[in-house]
Amino acid sequence: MDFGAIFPLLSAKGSLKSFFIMKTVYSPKHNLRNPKTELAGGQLITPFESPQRADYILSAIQSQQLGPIIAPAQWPRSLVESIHDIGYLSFLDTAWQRWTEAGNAGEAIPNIWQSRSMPSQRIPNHIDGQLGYYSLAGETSISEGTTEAAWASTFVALSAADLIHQGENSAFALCRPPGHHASKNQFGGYCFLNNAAIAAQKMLHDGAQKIAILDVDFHHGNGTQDIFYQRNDVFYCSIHGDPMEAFPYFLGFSDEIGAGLGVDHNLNLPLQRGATFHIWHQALHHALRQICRFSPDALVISLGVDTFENDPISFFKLKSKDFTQMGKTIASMNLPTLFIMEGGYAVEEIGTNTVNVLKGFKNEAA
Ligand code: SP5
Ligand code: ZN
Repeated sequence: MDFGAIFPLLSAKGSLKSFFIMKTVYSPKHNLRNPKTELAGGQLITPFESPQRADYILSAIQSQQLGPIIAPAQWPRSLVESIHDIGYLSFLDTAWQRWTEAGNAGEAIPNIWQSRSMPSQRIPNHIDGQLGYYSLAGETSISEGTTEAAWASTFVALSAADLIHQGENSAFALCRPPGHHASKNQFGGYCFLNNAAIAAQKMLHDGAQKIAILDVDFHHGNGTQDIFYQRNDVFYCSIHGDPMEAFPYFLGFSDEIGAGLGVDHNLNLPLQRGATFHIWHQALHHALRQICRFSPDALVISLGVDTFENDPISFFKLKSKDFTQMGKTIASMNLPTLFIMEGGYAVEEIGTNTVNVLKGFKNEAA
């Protein structure tokens, strides 16, 4: 019996699943990242980047029936070493233990950095000096379990990338902690390992020639930009709050176009305070036109939903329904698409906003 004659959708190339279902990769090990402190406003506050963020996203995926939720596999350290310095990775391995052994009572927060007036080439031995050397911002505490959670988050991204490799049209990596601020040798902005960069590198390793990374988080993904700035096999494009006014302040300007081989392979679209979806969506169209010219084999979306109007640390004005349109417009690219979770701190709405993007995408994807 040729079921394809009766149920053409079931036997069509790509099969029914890739039309209506998106798989999510998730690990409960994100809970190991549960710091008590974030340095903000001169106080140690409960961090914005909290475990309940992932809980809300997971329950929205379940209640809205996005598709199956699967556990990540383990992946070789060499994949991560293709993006991050081994010195930085061993710092992450031992930072918490060394911090506590030094007699500190609280969580590990950097408080000294190499600055313009101290151009040392050395890496300090002391944990206090190394915290400064290996960080780019001071809000993010390292707590017990942070490194294990960061690795689990990266395994989530790698397993979702592998779903695309196996022929899925799209996949969602429910990563936590996020990654796009992490550079090859620095943590900060709630990020430790750059999940999007590592996943993109895996896709190249698996045979893709060119990958585009579209970063829709409110904040510029300084880590991702820096990692690929001199390369022409990855096009990095970001829509974000103007760094003159928003974290990370020191990268993300429109005149950063790439260097060396990477010239014209970096596109920054900073927007002003109060940007509505109308403005934001125009920037998205511009970004997608440039990505189209690059003609990538696949798309990696650094998916932050901190562009939401009620986000506590951001200043764009997107509404929940706008995230559905965002997903639809991204689907119009007709590319294999890997969604990697980044930021979003309005925890009550983070699940709805995230799943709106994914449903907007999959209901539109052909
Ligand atoms: C992944 C991601 O979205 N990281 C964002 C890191 C932002 N870090 C700086 C947060 C500054 C919070 N300031 C509090 C303002 C309260 N009105
Ligand atoms: Zn963000």
